This record gives sequence, C-alpha cells and structure tokens, in this order.
Amino acid sequence: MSGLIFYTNPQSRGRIVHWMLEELGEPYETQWINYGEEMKSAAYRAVNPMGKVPAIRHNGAVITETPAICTYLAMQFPEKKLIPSQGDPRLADFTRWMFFAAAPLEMATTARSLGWEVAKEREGMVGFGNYVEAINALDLALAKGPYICGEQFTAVDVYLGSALMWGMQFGTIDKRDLFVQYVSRLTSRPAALNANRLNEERIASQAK
Ligand SMILES: N[C@@H](CCC(=O)N[C@@H](CS)C(=O)NCC(=O)O)C(=O)O
Repeated sequence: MSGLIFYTNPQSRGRIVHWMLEELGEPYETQWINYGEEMKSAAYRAVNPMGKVPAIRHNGAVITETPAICTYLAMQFPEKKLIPSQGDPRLADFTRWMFFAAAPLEMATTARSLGWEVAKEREGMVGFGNYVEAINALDLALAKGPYICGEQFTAVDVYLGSALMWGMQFGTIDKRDLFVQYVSRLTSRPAALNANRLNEERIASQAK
C-alpha cells in the first residue's frame, strides 16, 4: 500500500489536490470515489465523516479540506519548496492568503453564486464583509507577483489560483487583467496540465 492515498472525484475540488500532488512529484495512489452512495458509505465516511472529497491518507493519518491538504503536503515535503522556509518572511504571505482563499474568498463567491444577500448593516459580522471588498483584497495578494510569495511558486498558488480560475470560469469572480494573467501563468505548468489530463481521462472513461 502506498504511503500516500488520495481520495477524489474528477469533478470536484479534488482537482486542486491532484495538481498539488503532481507539483510534489511523490508517488501516490488515487482512489476515485463516486458521488452518492459510495461517497456517503460508512467505508468512506471512516475517511471523511462528511462524505466529501478530496481527502488524503498519509502514513496512516487522514487530512481533509483542500487548503489544509495543500498546506500539509507542502509542510511534509519542505525540500520541494512549495512553502517558504521557517523564518522566511514570505511565510506571512503564504499563511495569510491561504486562509483568505479558504474562508472569506470561498464564502464571498459562494454567496454570490447562490444569490445570498447580506444586508449592509450586517456586513460587519460577516467574515468576508462584502463581495467587492473581498475581491479587491486580491489585488494586494497578487501585487508582488509573479506568485503570491513573490518569485517563489508555492502551494498557495495552487489553491488560490484554482479558486480564481474556477471563479472566473463560473462567473463568480470578475475577469480582471491581473487575475487572468496570474491564472494563465499557473495553468500552463506541466503539473497542472498533467492533473487536468488525468481527471479528463477519468471523466472520459466513465462516460463509456
Ligand atoms: N471544505 C471542503 C469542501 C469539500 C466539498 O464540498 N467537496 C464536494 C465536491 S467539490 C463534495 O464532495 N460534494 C459531495 C457531497 O457533499 O455529497 C474542501 O475544501 O475540501
């Protein structure tokens, strides 16, 4: 059995972790989980009690939540340089924007796609404030460039970059030039292309 098992579905956030695993270049075993019965089975809930993908098992430990998985893998394999080293001030950018993408950004885009209206007087108690404020904050995240941590490509680019790419694709994030340029820099990476190919192949094989 592999030391790294990856539970996913080709039409899920698992694609983000797939890209991360391809960036990592460590061996892993993929277990494709179908939506519905299989994902909500007792066997799979023993991995993720929510019956959701993605998840990984690494040396016996389970990690769920896409941003946590990306961070964990970057931390476990520091030699891959997918996270700034301890003591590097860029760790502040990494941590800040990983959490920003996981919480305020995801909530702002979900609210937009589901048409949840937050009353102006309630914005103070809502983590993302309002959609415009949350999206404008991304200008600062991308200001250093070419990546979130400046010259160093890291796991936060995998996660935040995927959020931007999907957000622009699904119309929940505006196609600002800065966002489009950043995403095209990321999607042309061999690891991103490889992960994409593996998922598309899986979708095609299921359609047969
Ligand atoms: N917070 C989780 C969200 C996971 C999630 O919602 N996954 C969706 C696919 S993108 C899922 O498994 N949905 C199936 C279901 O809930 O039945 C993460 O970031 O990984």
